[in-house]
Amino acid sequence: MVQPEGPNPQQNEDVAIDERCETGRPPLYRVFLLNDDYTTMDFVVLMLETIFHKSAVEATHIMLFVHKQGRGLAGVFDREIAEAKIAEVHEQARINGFPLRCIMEKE
Ligand code: TYC
Repeated sequence: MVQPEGPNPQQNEDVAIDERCETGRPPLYRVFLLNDDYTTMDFVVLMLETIFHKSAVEATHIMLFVHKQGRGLAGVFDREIAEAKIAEVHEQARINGFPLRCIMEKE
């Protein structure tokens, strides 16, 4: 008998239902940079270029958007990748004495 695709709680009792979207694929997470008054614009652009692989032009656009609007999208990733990128930004910010923060939200 052919089984329907997609989440089936009765067959997957050990799988966390809230970790699955309608497609059955693992969820993606949006990573946002948050504005603050102390991190330099150059440092934010550097983080976007080196950790999020943005071009200089795109990184500058995102940085200015965050500066004006309060937060902006740096990228969309699997949970483990999003967590690693946020940890890297926070570590670089700490080393350089900046309060720059990132957050992630499930799509
Ligand atoms: N607001 C900062 C300044 O005026 C620049 C900045 C932009 C800081 C984006 C954080 O995520 C940020 N120096």
